[in-house]
Amino acid sequence: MSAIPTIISPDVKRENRTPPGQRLVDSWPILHNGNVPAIQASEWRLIISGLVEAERQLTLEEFQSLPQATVLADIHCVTTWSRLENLWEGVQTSTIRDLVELLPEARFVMIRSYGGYSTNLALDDFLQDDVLFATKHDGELLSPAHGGPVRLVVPRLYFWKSAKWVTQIEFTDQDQPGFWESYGYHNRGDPWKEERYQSRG
Ligand SMILES: Nc1nc2c(c(=O)[nH]1)N[C@H]1C(S)=C(S)[C@@H](COP(=O)(O)O)O[C@H]1N2
Ligand SMILES: [Mo]
Repeated sequence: MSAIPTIISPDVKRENRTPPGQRLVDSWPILHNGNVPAIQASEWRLIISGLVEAERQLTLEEFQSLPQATVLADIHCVTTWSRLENLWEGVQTSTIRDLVELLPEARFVMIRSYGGYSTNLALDDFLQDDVLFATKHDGELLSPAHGGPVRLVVPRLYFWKSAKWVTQIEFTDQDQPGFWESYGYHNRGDPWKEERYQSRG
C-alpha cells in the first residue's frame, strides 16, 4: 500500500508493558473536561507561535499534505487504565518543528486546544520521534470525541499530555503549567515513575 514509516514507541518493546498501578482495558474510554468542541474543517488552524523567527498557520489541507508517519504505542491514563497497541497516524512533531526556525531560547512548548485545554511539555519530550499530531487511530479517522480532526499523542507520558482538538503550539523559554498541571497533576507525567500528582505549596 503505502511507504509510510512505522515508528515503534520504545515502551512497546518492554517485557512488561503495564506500568505500576495501571490495569489494562480493551475498550477506549472517552475522557475530557467540558464539551466536545464543534470544529469546522474549513476553519481549523494550527498556529505555530512563540519563539520562532516567523509565526506560521496551517490549514487542515496544508497539515494533511505534510509527510505522514505511523506510531505504534500504548496509552496510560493517570486514572489507572491502560490500552496497549494503538496505531496512530499523522504528522510527527519534528516535521512541524522543521516548518519554522526555532529561536535558540526555545526550551518548552505549550499546546493549546479548541475549548481552552492546554498542556505543557519540555521541548525534548515534545520532539521525541514517537510524538505526533494524529488524525487516525487503528486506521480510522479520529472521531470528534477522541480529539478529531487533530490531537497530539505523547506515548511516553500519561495521556493527559495528549491534547485533543489541538490548535496551537507555542514555543517558550519558561515552563508554564497547562490545564491539569495547574490543578496539581505532575509537571512531566512519566507513567513508569508514577509521576501522577505533585504536592504544592
Ligand atoms: N482538549 C483536551 N484534550 C485532552 C483532555 C481534555 O480535557 N481536553 N483530557 C486529557 C485526558 S485527562 C485524557 S485521559 C485523554 C483522553 O483521551 P480519549 O478520550 O481519546 O481517551 O485526553 C487528554 N486530552
Ligand atoms: Mo486522563
